[in-house]
Amino acid sequence: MQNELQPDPGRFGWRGELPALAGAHCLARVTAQHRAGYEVHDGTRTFNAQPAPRFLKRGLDPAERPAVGDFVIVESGSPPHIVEVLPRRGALTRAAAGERYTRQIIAANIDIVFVLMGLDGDFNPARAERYLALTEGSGAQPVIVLTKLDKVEAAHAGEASAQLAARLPGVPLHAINGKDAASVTVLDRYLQPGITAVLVGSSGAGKSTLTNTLLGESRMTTREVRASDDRGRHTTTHRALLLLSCGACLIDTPGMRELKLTGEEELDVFADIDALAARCRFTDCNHGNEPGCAVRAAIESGELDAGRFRNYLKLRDEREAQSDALEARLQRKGESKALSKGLRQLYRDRERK
Ligand SMILES: Nc1nc2c(ncn2[C@@H]2O[C@H](COP(=O)(O)OP(=O)(O)O)[C@@H](O)[C@H]2O)c(=O)[nH]1
Ligand SMILES: [Mg+2]
Ligand SMILES: [Zn+2]
Repeated sequence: MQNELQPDPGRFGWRGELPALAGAHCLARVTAQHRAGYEVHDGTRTFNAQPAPRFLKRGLDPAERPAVGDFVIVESGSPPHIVEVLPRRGALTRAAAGERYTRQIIAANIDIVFVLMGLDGDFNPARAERYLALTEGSGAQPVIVLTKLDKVEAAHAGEASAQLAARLPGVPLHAINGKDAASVTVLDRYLQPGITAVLVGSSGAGKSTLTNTLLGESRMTTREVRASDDRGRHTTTHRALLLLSCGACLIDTPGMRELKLTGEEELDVFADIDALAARCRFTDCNHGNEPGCAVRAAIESGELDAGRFRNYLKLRDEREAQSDALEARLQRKGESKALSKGLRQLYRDRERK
């Protein structure tokens, strides 16, 4: 079938030498995750595989389980089992919703993160900054893609692009009509053979539409956006990795309602604000009413966008809180590890007696 992943592992994004494998083992890439298990591709065919029991252990950090984009070792059998996740060269990660701190892999081993945002009611610079912060540390390059260019006035599109470019200095930005094959060719430069790109953005932003246009066929289900708020319903129920005819891999994701920071972000996206703050008269300046505040001066002169500064404060607080939660989780894990080790020693001592 056209667009199917090809036998050459290089074609589904594998880099370097093949690992040494036992007879019943093969290298595969996770292409989708369903409630009932995984779908993997071994370079020749796509098939279902179950995670080895150790991946199902309670209390395991979800980030340690196989995720879409992972290279895995699969043991043949009925059903085949994923027995090992090979070291990731990077991953796009978020903190999962819920009371306890857990991390969730959105996509592993990626090179490009396309952040999609509609030029309609979906447009939200603060959300784009959040995505950029999450992309840091993923090992991937972010690219902003504004969709639905055909639905808005050219002047509006120009203004929105300029506003976003000012808030995200240095990040490539493109405005497209995701339904039009000619329009999406501006993204070709990123989609080199062996490259893996992931599409993120709100539900309804046009991720599946862009996927289908890049594929040249309707593979992902898309759905009409609710007219009231331009938000789509969640139609993409699982992440899916597909091979494009250009040789790049593309991962479509479902819209994620909550995108909490993991606490590991450097917030490089706001490095210019940190540089400004370094010029404040007081080193502990809160950028409130202190005299000689370089940040407030920059806001007043129009050099720094006030909304961007507010979002910086918000994301910085969230990063701090999440970083504390992460620390606490690691400590708890360390303790429980020490405890189980102690128990094992106790049993061994008993057996000897
Ligand atoms: N006019 C126009 N409609 C688009 C564009 N991109 C997506 N849509 C429409 O927006 C709706 C949601 O798109 P979909 O791809 O399902 O969004 P997803 O949730 O991000 O996968 C669908 O009705 C698409 O046809 C675009 O660039 N232009
Ligand atoms: Mg979709
Ligand atoms: Zn200040």
